[in-house]
Amino acid sequence: MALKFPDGFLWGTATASYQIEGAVHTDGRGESIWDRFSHTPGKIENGDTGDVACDHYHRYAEDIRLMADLGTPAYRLSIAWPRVLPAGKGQINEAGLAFYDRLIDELCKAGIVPFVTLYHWDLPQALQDEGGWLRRETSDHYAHYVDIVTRRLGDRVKNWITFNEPLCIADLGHALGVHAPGHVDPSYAEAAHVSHHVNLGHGKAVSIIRANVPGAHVGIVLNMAPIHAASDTEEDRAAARRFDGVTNRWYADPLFKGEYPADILALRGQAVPDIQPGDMQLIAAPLDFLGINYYTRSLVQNAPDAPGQLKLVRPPNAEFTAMGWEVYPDGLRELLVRVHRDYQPKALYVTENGCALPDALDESGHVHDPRRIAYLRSHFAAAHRAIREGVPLKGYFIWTLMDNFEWAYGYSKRFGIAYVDFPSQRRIPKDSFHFYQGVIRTNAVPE
Ligand code: IFM
Repeated sequence: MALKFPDGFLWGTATASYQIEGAVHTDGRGESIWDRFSHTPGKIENGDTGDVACDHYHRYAEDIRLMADLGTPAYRLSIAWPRVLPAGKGQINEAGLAFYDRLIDELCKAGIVPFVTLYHWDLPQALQDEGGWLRRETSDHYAHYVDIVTRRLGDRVKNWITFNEPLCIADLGHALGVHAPGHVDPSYAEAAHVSHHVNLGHGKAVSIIRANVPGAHVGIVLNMAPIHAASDTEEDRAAARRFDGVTNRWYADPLFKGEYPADILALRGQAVPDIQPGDMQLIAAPLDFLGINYYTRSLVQNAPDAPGQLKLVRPPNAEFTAMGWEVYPDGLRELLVRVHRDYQPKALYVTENGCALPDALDESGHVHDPRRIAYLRSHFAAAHRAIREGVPLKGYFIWTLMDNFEWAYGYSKRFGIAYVDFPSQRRIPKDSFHFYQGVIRTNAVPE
């Protein structure tokens, strides 16, 4: 029996500006922190950069034809702030805005509903030079940028996402240093300030979007995961709760409860945000939806000598993707049910889900990716179970339309349902593309 999804369920694909656009020096675009970081020797596998990526800046019409062929009713994209404001503030770059005009017009012509992420990590380098997200003022510059973009595109774009994955901005960029701007700070003090300033930017953006866009749907995207204890001991369960606090609750509680989790504030000691009067009310402005990016769960063990006094362990006998992430479909159901129970967002979307695999073209020029089909099928089924359990899940965007620049891994990880032959820039639909076509056409997942 096929698993039928609710009428109007919104299937889509997701991408992000730096991962696909290329054209980093074209039409007045300014430098972003990812340009700087990717050009820093040793930061990215194989020395890859997003300079060309999928050349989507020039090939967007072809890419939208690909989406139309897939039959997706929706598409999640992001805007590159340094295309719009090359220095992050001040002079507007009309050519950059005009690109997004063309892109949105083309999507509308194809009948594809855009979901626009305003910040998917490409901060203008000029703002980083002034301190970036470590400075409270950056949230004001962000709000100004949001005002410009939403005034320009708000007649056609109704679904707005303020930020993608604040956890990655804070922790990967400002504690572990594996993402731009590459700061290493084991105390997590920088990350705490950054996450608060990102939250402030989010809060400021919500009211600006509502003022500029009649009928706006405003949300944010969090990467969350179910956190499981590696054993039933009290120590492991406490470690799992701590990890849930620093990865899930630290980001969701301020947005939906107007406070940072007390246990984590206590745990972090001095490494906590500087909260000014009114901040938490602003941050907790009501939202229309929450987007969840789900890839795997975390299995946590107490480890007194490790950072945070815990470590992540690999479950035995599990299947792993090319990222080394466990394939754990029921975690999506568990997470959606938990988020619905604990935070009650008005609506939920899966804004990213997918897997990297070592895909290759065969002699006949095809890509057979049965493991990706199995991955998608099992995660769609988990989402279906969540809906049956009462979760208001309204849509599902798979990561990603086509292979692209996977951050610190460069082009070595292929997440796409279309294969990109980077030298020729040819897009070649994989078997999973055709599988997804069937899901979308029937609004159902074959069992
Ligand atoms: O490629 C990223 C995306 O930019 C953000 N979420 C996770 C994806 C896979 O790592």
